[in-house]
Formats: sequence, structure tokens, C-alpha cells
Amino acid sequence: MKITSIRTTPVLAPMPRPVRTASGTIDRFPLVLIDVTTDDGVEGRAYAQVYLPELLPALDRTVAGLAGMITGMPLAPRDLHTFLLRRCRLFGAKGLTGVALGGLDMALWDTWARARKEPLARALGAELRPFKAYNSVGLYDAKSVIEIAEETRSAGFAGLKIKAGFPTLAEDIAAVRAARKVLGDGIALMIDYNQSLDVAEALIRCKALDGEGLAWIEEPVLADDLEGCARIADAITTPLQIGENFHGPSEMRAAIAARAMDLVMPDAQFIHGVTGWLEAAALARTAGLPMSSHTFLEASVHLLCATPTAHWLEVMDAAGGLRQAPLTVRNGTVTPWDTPGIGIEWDTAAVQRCRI
Ligand code: SMN
Ligand code: MG
Repeated sequence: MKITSIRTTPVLAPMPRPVRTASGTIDRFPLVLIDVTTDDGVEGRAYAQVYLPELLPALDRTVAGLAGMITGMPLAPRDLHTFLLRRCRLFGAKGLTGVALGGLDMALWDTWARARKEPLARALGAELRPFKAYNSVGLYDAKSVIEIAEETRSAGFAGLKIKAGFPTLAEDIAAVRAARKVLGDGIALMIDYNQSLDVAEALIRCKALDGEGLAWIEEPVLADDLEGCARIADAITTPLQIGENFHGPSEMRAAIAARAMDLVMPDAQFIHGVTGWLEAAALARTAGLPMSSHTFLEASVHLLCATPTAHWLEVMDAAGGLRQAPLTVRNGTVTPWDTPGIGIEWDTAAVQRCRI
């Protein structure tokens, strides 16, 4: 079976509410929808994302450029992955190139699983199973966090992740305590600093938050400061979580070697798609690291099924407003849709409204 065309559609996807972080706010998710067609008439899809709308045209062109290199070739996702990494060797496969490659890889695997009429997890040799899911939201102070925590509880999530990184530690602590009060002991609470602190400040804040019963503290300092991450991980008992900024599995390997984290959460796109995720899952297994997902919930829930140390599914539903199937949270868990591929069908009217 050969790839006959790969179409890209840049959109600004609507979100129920903006995601405010200590390192910038996302109002609408800039996505590139990727639609693959084969000579057997099989169609598959996925999407790539970039947080800055200004970079959306560049991501679109990058995906299209890589897609042009493989159009006409046999649909064999692993071989295409190896081929594209080789083609990118001189220039490198990080930044936009890496995320374009990751998004494209997901679309190719989706097509491959659809050709076999199997959900992606099953096509990878794993049975569909439910995963503990947490609601992932922005920065909320002690007052505004109450409503979001109540919503999280009534929607049935097993956890809530809020952003942290207010001007003062006292504000971070107040937000955590206010959220905890609503969630009770039964719902996990995580915080995410989005790399906003320097190591000295991170040591102060993370130690102060160490007794708050957080399930993890995420990216307190620059994600590529592996030594700084390791110092913080050593200094606290709360697990330190990083991974969304690993560009490809080799960066995860370096972070493991540096003992930079207690928990790991690669992003299905940044880690180089399904192929890169499976390599990362093997690294996590040999290092004994619980592995969670980052955004891309549709592909991630399938990938977690094939991850020996699978931990939590993040629910930040970037494509939810453009997808036909709604997300269902049951008993704090999400299970992959039992339909061929990843399970994304576009709501074409919604896509038309959001395309740029
Ligand atoms: C995040 C994800 C997507 C956009 C902004 C921030 C975040 C997370 O770091 O962990 O969900
Ligand atoms: Mg994060």
C-alpha cells in the first residue's frame, strides 16, 4: 500500500478556557491537521501543534515539506521514520522539524492501524485498557481555583494539575491548599511551574511545598538543566516530573543518565510520534520510571496501553473542539475508543470555522 497524498490544514482550535502558565498563555491551540490517503483508499489522520500562533504557518510548511519526501512511498511507519530521520540528519530533528516529524509519524501509524481495521493500541500488540486521567488546567489563584477544582471533581477526574509560579511562594501555597480543600484526599493534585524558576528559588519553593501531598512537581526549572533538575529531585520527597520538552528519545536517555527526574512524561509529538514513544517506553521500563503522557490525549491513551510503566493520562483536550467523538471520563479513567486507528474523525464544519 502506498501513500498517495498528505494534506495539511492549519487551524486555531477553540479551547473551553485559556491556559495561563508562568511562561505564557494559550487562548486557542495552533494545530496542523494531517490527513493521509493511500492507494487502497485508506485514510488516516493526526495533528501537530505549536503553542505560538505566529509559528503556525511555519509548522504547516514543515509538515508539508516532510510529507512531500514520503508521498509515493510504501506505508510502513517504522521505515518512513528511519528514512525521515536520515534525511534530517544534517539539519537535525529538533524544534519545528522534530514536532512536524512527530505529528506526521502519528498520522502514518493511524493510517497503518486503520488499514488493519484495529485500534492503534491493538495494532501495537496491546489490549485497550482504562487509564487514570487528570484534568490539566492553567494558573489559578486561591480564590479562582475553587471553581475549577469543583468542576474537576464533578467531571469525575482522578486528578487535577494546576500551574504554579505566582510572584510569591505564599500565593503558590495558598492555591495548592485551596485546591486540596475542594478535592479532598481522594483526588490527586499536581503542580506545574513550566520552567519558570531558577534553581535557587526552585529549591526554596519545592521544599516549602514538599509536605503538601502533591503527586508531583513538574518542570520547576529549565527542562534542559538536567543537573538543576537532579538537585531538586534529590532535595525533596515529592516526585519531580519532567519530559514534555524531550526532543526525541535520546534527550530522555540523557535525562535518565543525569537522574534528572523521578517520573517521566514525554509528549507524543516532541518524542517523535508513535515510533519515538515506543523507544521512550522501553527506556522508562529499563530505568523503572513511571511514564505519563503530555497533551495529544487521543494518541496517548493508545500509547499508554503499550507502555509497561504507564502512569497517568493528561487531559488537555487541544483538538476536542474539532473532533467528532467526545471524551468520556469514567471512574477517574479514560479508555481508548474501540475504533480503527487513533480514533479521530474531524468535525468538518468546526474545522472550516477555525482554519486560517
Ligand atoms: C502545557 C501544555 C500545553 C500548553 C501549555 C502548557 C503544560 C502541561 O506544560 O504540562 O500540560
Ligand atoms: Mg507541563
